[in-house]
Amino acid sequence: MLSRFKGCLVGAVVGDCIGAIYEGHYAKIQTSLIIEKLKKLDKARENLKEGDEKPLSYTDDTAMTQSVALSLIQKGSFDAADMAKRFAEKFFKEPNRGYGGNIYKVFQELEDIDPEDVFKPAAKQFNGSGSYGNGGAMRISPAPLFAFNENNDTKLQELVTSITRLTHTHHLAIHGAILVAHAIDQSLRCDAEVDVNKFIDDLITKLKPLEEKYVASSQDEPPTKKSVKRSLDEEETPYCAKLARMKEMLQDESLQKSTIIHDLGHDVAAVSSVPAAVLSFLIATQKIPKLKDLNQFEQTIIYAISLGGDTDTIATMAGAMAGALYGIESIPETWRACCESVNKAEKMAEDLFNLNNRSSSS
Ligand code: R7I
Ligand code: MG
Ligand code: MG
Ligand code: MG
Repeated sequence: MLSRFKGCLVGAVVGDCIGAIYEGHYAKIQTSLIIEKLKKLDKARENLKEGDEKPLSYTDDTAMTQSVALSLIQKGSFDAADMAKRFAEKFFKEPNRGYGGNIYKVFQELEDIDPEDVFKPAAKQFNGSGSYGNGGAMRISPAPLFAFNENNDTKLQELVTSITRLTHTHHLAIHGAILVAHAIDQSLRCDAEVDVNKFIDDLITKLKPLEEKYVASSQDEPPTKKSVKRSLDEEETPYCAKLARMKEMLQDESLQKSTIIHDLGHDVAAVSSVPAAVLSFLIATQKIPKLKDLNQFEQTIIYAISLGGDTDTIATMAGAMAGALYGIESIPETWRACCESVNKAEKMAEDLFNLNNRSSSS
């Protein structure tokens, strides 16, 4: 299990660092081009000396993940004011890590806020609707590790909701983060042979009550029924609709990337990037013929990036799921050597692992 914890956090880092090379290429990217590019890392690694800057830098996805992990580790429980402070401090130290376009407003307000008010700035975003960006989902990997031994879906959802609401209060941002957390949690508990239909059904079972509860409580007009086929984004329960669509996609031998991009999305909205990450992870469990010379962790990352769009974030989320399944050994040495802060991620995974063992033996 320690190898899976490490695989999860290191998988997230390498997904972010490698995905960042392509962030914002809004067309699908040929996998052969990505593989060629990654081969050049071998050369870079040979020339790497101790203390050298790593060839690939991490982005906001990893910066915020580190804050989530360190706060949970050092506080031993969720401490809203501590985590918020870490987010803001890290941002002001290195604002050029590719943060989302509006999140700086939250950090600005968090800088000198009363600890009791730490959830308020996020709730003001976008005229009070809150951000639906994927910034909550992209950083959530430490949460399922922290809560692993408790093995309680409701508690995991509460933890994820609290962590997400520090910056993102829109229900789609929160549900997206919960979906990533459950996918990681299920991966940690899965055998190597994943039953993809069961994996998806389990996710739907967990997400459905949340999406339905939101629909019931929402004052919004229900989406208007159009005569043309509606986009899955307009479904009342969009995550469940996309999960159901994924089951069809995984059966489709002639599945096109353009169909995935059209039906699931690949941009900075949580609802149009989390599903692409889950699908990339699940496709690689079945092995991708074109990538058959690579291991399944590598296949996951390369497939996720090949969808284009928000590549660092889709790859970091898919990488966390894949690392949680295949373990740290599946992550190529070269990738680990070339990506910034892999050692930190490994150490945090170890600390989270030890926290679990301490609380279960007490
Ligand atoms: O969600 P967030 O942290 O951004 C994360 C993304 C990842 O791809 C990172 O790798 C990084 O590149 O950015 O940051 P936010 O600024 O909260 O949300 C991201 C973007 O989503 C915003 O800048 C908006 O363009 C869009 N967005 C919205 N647009 C209209 N109305 C989010 N919420 C809304 C909304 O309610
Ligand atoms: Mg980023
Ligand atoms: Mg960006
Ligand atoms: Mg991104």
